[in-house]
Parts: sequence; C-alpha cells; structure tokens
Amino acid sequence: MTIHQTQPFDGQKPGTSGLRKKTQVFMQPKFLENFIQATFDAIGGAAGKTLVLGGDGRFFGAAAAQTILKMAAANGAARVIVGQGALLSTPAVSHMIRKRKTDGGLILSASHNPGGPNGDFGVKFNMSNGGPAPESITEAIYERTKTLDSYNILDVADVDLETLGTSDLGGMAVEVVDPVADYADLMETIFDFDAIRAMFAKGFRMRMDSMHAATGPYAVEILERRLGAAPGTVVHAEPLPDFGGMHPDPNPTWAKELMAEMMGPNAPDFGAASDGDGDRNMILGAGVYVSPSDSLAVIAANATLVRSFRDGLKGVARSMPTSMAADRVAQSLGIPHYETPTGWKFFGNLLDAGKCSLCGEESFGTGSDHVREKDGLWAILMWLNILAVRGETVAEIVSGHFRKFGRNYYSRHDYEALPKDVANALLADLAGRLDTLKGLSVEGMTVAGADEFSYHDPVDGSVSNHQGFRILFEGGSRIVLRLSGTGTEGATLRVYLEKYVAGPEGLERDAQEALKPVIAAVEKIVGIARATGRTAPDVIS
Ligand code: G16
Repeated sequence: MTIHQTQPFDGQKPGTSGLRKKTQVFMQPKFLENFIQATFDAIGGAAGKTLVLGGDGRFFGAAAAQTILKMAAANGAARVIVGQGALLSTPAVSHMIRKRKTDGGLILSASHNPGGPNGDFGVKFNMSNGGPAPESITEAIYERTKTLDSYNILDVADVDLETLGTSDLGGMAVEVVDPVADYADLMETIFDFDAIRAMFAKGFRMRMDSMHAATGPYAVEILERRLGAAPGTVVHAEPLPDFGGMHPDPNPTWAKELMAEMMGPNAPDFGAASDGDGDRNMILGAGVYVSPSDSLAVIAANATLVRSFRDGLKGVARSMPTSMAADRVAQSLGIPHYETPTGWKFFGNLLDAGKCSLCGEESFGTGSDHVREKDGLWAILMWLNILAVRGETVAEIVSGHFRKFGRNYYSRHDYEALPKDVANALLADLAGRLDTLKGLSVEGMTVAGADEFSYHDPVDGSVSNHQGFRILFEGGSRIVLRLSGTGTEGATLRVYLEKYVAGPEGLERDAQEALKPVIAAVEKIVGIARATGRTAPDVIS
C-alpha cells in the first residue's frame, strides 16, 4: 500500500446528487482520490466492508473505477462487486446493494449531464439501504475533504473488468458481475410480464430511446428479449463514453428525435426515454407528452392494477416543486402524501419507514420501494403494465385522469449558466420581499402566501432549510424558484410554474398557453429579465 501526500481541493461539496464537476476538473491529479478517501473516512473507513461499484459508462468512468478499486483495497475493503466494464445503472446499483446486503456503493455518473472530455463527471455514494447518502453523510464527506492530507492506494496493474468472476486485488475480492441480469429478474417479480408480452404480441408498438447511455443493455434485455417487443424498439442502445454526442436528458428539449417521432404521423403507441445513468424517464403516447408530475399522478391512480401494488399504496411522496397532481390522487385514495425537498435522498427515510411506496419528482424521476433510487425502466414498465391491463391509449388514460381529478398545468423554465452573484442577488431580493407579497393582485390572481420551504423529516426529525421559494395563489396556482444543485457551470435558476383547472372545461390546452398568466406573474413579482438580462429560458420542460 502506498500513502500519497495530498492537499485539499476547494469545492468538493456534494450537491443534490453527489459531487458533479467538469470531467477535466475530476481528471486533475489527486482530485478523485481526495474525494474517495474523504468518502471512505466519512463512513468510518472502508476496512472489512463490501461495496458495489458501477457507473453509466461515460468518459473517465473506467479509469476512475480502477482508481477506486485500488483505493478500496488499500483501505482494507473486503470485497467490491463491480458491473462488467464498470457499467451499472443507478437503480441497478441500488438493487445490488440491497440484494447482496453490502455496506454501500459508489456510482460514477453525472446523470443527465453531457459526458466526454468536455462534459461532466460525477461520483455518488449510496448507503446500505441502497439510497443516496443523506445530508449528514454528504456534509461529513465535505468536512473531511477540507482537512485531508493523504490517501491510500495500491500501486498495482489495472484489474480486468471485462471477464465475469472473482479475482484478488491485494487481499480484496473484486467480483465482476453481469450488470443486467439481477435487475431484469427484479422487474419480472414486480410486473405482469405475461400481460405486457401479450400486448406486444398483438402489435403494440413502442420506441425506447436509451440515448447511448446506461439503459441500453437493460432495455434490450427486458423489452426486446424478455417481453418480445420488436427488434429495434430500443434505439441508441449502445452506451458510449460521450453518449454519441447526445445530451442524455430525457425531456422534450433534449430527446428531440423521439419527440418528433411520437408527435409525427404513424407514431408508435408508446414512447419513452431514459437518462445517462438510467434513473430518469420520459413518457409519451402517440401525439401526447405526459409531464413527469402527471405521470406520477396517473401511476398513483392506477397502481393497484399492477401486481406488486395490488393491496394499495402506503403513501405517495413528491418533491416540493413537483406539481400537486399526485396529492389529489392520494386524497381521493385516502392515503398519506408527503412533500420533500428536491433530491431523491429525502425519500429514503419515508420508504425505509414504510410510510410511502411511490415517489416522484418533476425532474423526470419516478420510483417505488423496490429500490432506493428513482428508476427509469421501472416507471416505463409501470406504464406498460397499466396500458396492458386497461387496453386504452396513453392519450385516453391521461384525458380520463384529468376529467376525474382536474389538471395541474405545469412547466419548468430553466435559466442556465447565470453568473452566481446575479442569481444569488435575485433570490436574496425576493427573500427580502416574501412577507410583503400576501394579498398582492397580479395577472388576475391573488397571492395567498409566500415562503421559503423547510423540510422537517417525519422519521428522523432532521430539518433541511433553504429548499426553495414558493409563491402560492388563491385557487391553487403556484410559482416555485430555486437554484439547481446539479449544474457545473455558474448557477441554473429553475422556475416551476403551476396552474390548477378543475374542469370539465379547459382541460386540453397547451401547457405554455394555459400558464401564460403565471409566467407573466413571475416577471412582475421576481423580475428575471430585469435582473439577468435574459428574456427567455434556455430549457422548457
Ligand atoms: C438529481 C436528484 C433529483 C433532482 C435532480 C435535479 O437527479 O437525484 O432528486 O430532482 O437531480 O436537481 P436540481 O434541480 O438540484 O438540479 P439526477 O437524475 O441528476 O441524479
């Protein structure tokens, strides 16, 4: 074992989902090593532990995996279970941690951020429950990065990660596993594969865009091999280090090809996309886009049609900026609903405590208690199972949902790469005026209240402050503003817009059109153009 002297790097503070930086930043000598040593130290050392290791196949992932294996061995770890070729989707890591009862796992991914030498890279630590490390651990990691003066690593040749089986690395077992099999088997226990297979056999057509990222091999195995979808159903199926130049973010802006096909003539019955590490999903029907918030609500309303939820949901949780559509379903089902800060880690306690079994976020994340991460393919299979049982189209199911529950028109407007001081000043200005907003009349709406969201975890009592600004209007419309915790350039301002329409009239409008007064109210109350000089968002989802 070699002990290397080092010095702390600034800015190794994990964000919404692990540490994300430009790939070049991660590739600086000792940058990755420092963060990994700090992580091992923060969890009480790696000695004697069994960990899972994998990632989304992005540039620098394979090299980083080698470094981490040599560091785990030098720190005395007992075993590392690693996906073949260092590939494992985020939900597959979560499942592997739980199935093999390991002490945790490391995921090498910057999720939906672009990859490659000029893209982004990231590292995330997950706990023994399979879920992202909570704030207490990420804070401990960050504190340790500030004082670190050495790290441990073996000075040995690289490990063969292509051949399945177990080898020895300085006394530590390295177990190379098939990344897909266990996860695909888990899906078979949750869903009615026979019903979905029968639907495909009758000619049901689907397009799955894996965006040259982690889900490709999983989607081909599950959809084409096990469920009998037509060969070629999965496109961009091969994981590539730079995602083939694609931006693996499954939303209408970045999944352009899929959007064009699904909105065009002769569209398939069902369309879906996933992100870099396979935890996000986008759902489409022929001619219809289902927003993530609506998808969560539809899944909640139809969950009992799926075998694993036959006895009902324990509760539903959503992140605060996610639309309130799922709350309406929970209320009608008479089950609890929870509102958490942005970040899948906040769902962990609720799931572990059995308080809820379905969670979702506006940021294209949906999942359940089968793992402790959001799970793109799980959400896609949930929809396929519901479609197979109901025998209706996506458009019919969504329209029927709106007729029953009303519609929460919803959109997110992102302003990317703003100067940090400009973004901070804008929000500080709003914070200073929050108390004065109540009663304000704007665009024909009246402000019912405004606050900064704080979360009190009902399981462990922890409090998370400063989780975004909310401006609520009478009648259920809402504006939420917060800064992204996953960007790697400047500050990304996210503006979440919502307007509730009870129906039966006005349920089938274009979302941007329906939200016009809310969008105008943002400018009047917050003044984004005034403060930033930007007159339009960079991404609308
Ligand atoms: C991560 C988190 C999500 C969060 C999303 C966006 O997703 O796991 O909980 O909603 O980032 O966060 P932000 O708005 O702070 O950028 P992923 O898929 O990037 O790991």
